[in-house]
Amino acid sequence: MERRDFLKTGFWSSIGLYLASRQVGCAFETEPDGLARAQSWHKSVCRFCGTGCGVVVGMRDGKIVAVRGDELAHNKGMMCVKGTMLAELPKLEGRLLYPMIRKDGRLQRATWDEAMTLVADKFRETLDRLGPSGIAFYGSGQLYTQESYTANKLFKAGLKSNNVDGNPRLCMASAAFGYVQSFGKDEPPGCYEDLDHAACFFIIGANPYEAHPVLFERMRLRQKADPSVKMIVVDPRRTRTAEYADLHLPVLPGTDLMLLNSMAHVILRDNLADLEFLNVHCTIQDAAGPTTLDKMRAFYREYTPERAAREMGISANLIETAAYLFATSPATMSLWTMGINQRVQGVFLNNTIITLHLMTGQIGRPGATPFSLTGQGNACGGVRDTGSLSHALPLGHQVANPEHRHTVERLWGLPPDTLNPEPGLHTVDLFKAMKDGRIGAALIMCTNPGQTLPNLDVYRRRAEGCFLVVADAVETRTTELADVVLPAALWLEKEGVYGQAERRYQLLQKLIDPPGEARSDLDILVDLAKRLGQDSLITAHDPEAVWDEWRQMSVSTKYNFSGMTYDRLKRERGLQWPCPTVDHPGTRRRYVEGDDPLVTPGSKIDFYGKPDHKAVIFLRPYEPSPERPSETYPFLLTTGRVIQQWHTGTITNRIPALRDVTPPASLEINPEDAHRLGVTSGDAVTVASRFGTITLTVAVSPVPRTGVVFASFYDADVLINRVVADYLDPISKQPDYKTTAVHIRKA
Ligand SMILES: Nc1nc2c(c(=O)[nH]1)N[C@H]1C(S)=C(S)[C@@H](COP(=O)(O)OP(=O)(O)OC[C@H]3O[C@@H](n4cnc5c(=O)[nH]c(N)nc54)[C@H](O)[C@@H]3O)O[C@H]1N2
Ligand SMILES: Nc1nc2c(c(=O)[nH]1)N[C@H]1C(S)=C(S)[C@@H](COP(=O)(O)OP(=O)(O)OC[C@H]3O[C@@H](n4cnc5c(=O)[nH]c(N)nc54)[C@H](O)[C@@H]3O)O[C@H]1N2
Ligand code: SF4
Ligand SMILES: [Mo]
Repeated sequence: MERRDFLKTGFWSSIGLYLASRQVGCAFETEPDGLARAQSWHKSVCRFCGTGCGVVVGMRDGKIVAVRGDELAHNKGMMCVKGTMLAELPKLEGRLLYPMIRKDGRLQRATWDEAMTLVADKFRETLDRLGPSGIAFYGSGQLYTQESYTANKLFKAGLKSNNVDGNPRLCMASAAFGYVQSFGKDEPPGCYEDLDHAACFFIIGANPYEAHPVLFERMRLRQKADPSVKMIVVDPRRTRTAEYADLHLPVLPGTDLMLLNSMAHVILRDNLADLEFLNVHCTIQDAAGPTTLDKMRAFYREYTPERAAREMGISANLIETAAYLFATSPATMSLWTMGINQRVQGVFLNNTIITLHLMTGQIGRPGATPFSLTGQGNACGGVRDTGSLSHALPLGHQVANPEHRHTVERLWGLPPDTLNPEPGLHTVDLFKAMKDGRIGAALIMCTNPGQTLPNLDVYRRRAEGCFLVVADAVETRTTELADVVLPAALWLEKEGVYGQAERRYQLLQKLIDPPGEARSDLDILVDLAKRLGQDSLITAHDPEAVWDEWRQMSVSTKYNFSGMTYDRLKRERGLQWPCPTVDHPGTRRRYVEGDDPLVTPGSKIDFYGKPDHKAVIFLRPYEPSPERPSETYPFLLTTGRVIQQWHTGTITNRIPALRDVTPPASLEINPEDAHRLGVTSGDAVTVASRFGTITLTVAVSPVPRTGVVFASFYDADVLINRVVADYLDPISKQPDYKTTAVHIRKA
């Protein structure tokens, strides 16, 4: 059967979308007989989600003819439906082929020299007029590490502007702050292999069936191998993930901290905590600072299951059962994503999931770990590790910390006190500043904020004279706002490193040329650096040279990956840091003796990110979400993903086979609610919040619980984010895309 026909059968969705699993066969041809005709095979990585699946690419006569899952990579040959479409990327419809400059209101073809001269002139003029705080770079967890690293260095070290942020702010910021607060260091301590050992999966605010399908398949294989393995899913929707759960907690959006604190209540009340682990490896802190075990008991005493259940709209025994399973299982692995991070209490939620693991000693053993799933392929390696956010500097350093600045100045070979001490603007403030005219020139690369920012009606606006440059592979809701559009090379049309959730760095080598005049983002940045007189700073011009500079920088830090030479990355299926020497195998479990080379010998578990080598149990009080159902806005809108599409669909919705099988972007609404509103599938409804209004089609579905409606944000013609609230977590500054109160009327 042809792949396209196979997709249309819908069979793939009933088998867990394992179109590409080992059982079903995982090879895809882009030409008849591509598999058989391929002359050479090259290992690479999927460009989509943070799972970072290894793939093997078949080439013939300089063209990609087939892609299959890599049996030797961590995904063991599996791919999801998006991965199987990778071979379509070189044929993508509507690629941008040459630079464009806006003249008389219209984007018109220009040469690279004209475009880049204009860009450099505008950045120079803005620097003269507004100083370094008037320019900005807005990047992406989909850029290669070399690209994010170079942009960050150019802007922060060269142009002295800390206005470097990117879409990981919308995605991972709460997780990153959570890890730093609790362990002193960012990035998950565990690894994917833990999925093969866990006896209890605690999945909260994540829908891995659709968003991390290959990892979810691994959980299912674990369940099949051992039927005693339990799966708990906390999600206001009965998602496809929840269908496989032993226990589904359909909480009201925004109430999870109540749940977690109440689970801690049960664990302490019934003596399920591992107090020995806690005493040896942890300290306890509340808002006022270090505190005692007694204070901790008193804090959680307030969170009775009965009280929590009322707030969350579920029954109290679900909370009791979840707490028992979590604490008493031989190995519990928590997995979470945007239902936790995109929340006003996102950092507190991250702290508290970690707290549950610390309190019960469910950490540092195979299968026992708190593991935040990463969204984009290179949010971890490219953005978090390189410090390409406005408050951060490379390798876990912070702009606001003078010692950290001095360290980074030394590592970059800058004179002391040359880095700008003022943290830059985080994403939402950055776009606010573009609207107010405080930003005069900005470069946006590899992201589509014109569709993905919250409260879009506000942040799509720009002040007169705010000059916007956008590098993308195709036309988008952001390129339509730009003054200059630069055509970017995609995936294997360029080379670079991706770093995913288990601290694994993997190389993607260039295999084909970009179409037309498209260039890699690295080439664009190097060109800009030259034109802005920064060539003595940006001396590494190709991916390997940048990698070597970056690798050398890590030697003296707790990220040490200096053993990951380019040569090794070419040969091996990625490596996990810390990896301090060229013969080190990489680290699966961090902070664990025998695995992690940075652990103090004899300590078994060593939370070395903190000066006292102890992780912190934070006591975090629950506060209700600012958006609650009311008489005027009786429903809670939550937003998220569908398996067939990648974010704004700029790539996946241009692939006919995927477009054909994606349901139209619609408002999912529970049958009971639909009945009350007098609407049925296919009806147009107007959804209004305090922020905006949009009209879209209804899909009646048992998936969302009553009172909750859901929409995906992939469709460029249905800009759901015009309705979505822009409340931020006060610590991580990550927006809460998951809870907006709305009212719904038949249109
Ligand atoms: N197919 C596909 N996969 C992707 C992506 C994609 O665009 N398409 N994007 C990638 C990226 S960048 C990311 S960040 C990840 C995101 O991965 P996920 O976070 O798993 O995906 P989402 O659909 O955003 O949200 C997950 C779930 O959170 C639930 N939720 C909403 N509010 C709450 C709440 O208050 N509490 C709880 N407990 N749950 C809540 C939603 O109902 C939803 O099912 O996916 C990655 N993978
Ligand atoms: N309502 C709602 N909104 C959300 C979310 C949500 O859950 N709900 N989630 C948020 C999250 S977690 C995320 S991560 C963001 C994602 O938001 P975005 O990053 O804005 O979405 P993408 O569609 O991934 O945009 C990537 C762009 O880069 C282009 N591109 C691809 N490869 C390259 C390349 O190599 N170089 C260049 N220059 N361009 C390239 C693509 O064509 C595409 O236009 O959305 C956020 N917005
Ligand atoms: S699970 Fe993620 S990385 Fe793996 S094939 Fe699918 S989209 Fe690509
Ligand atoms: Mo994301």
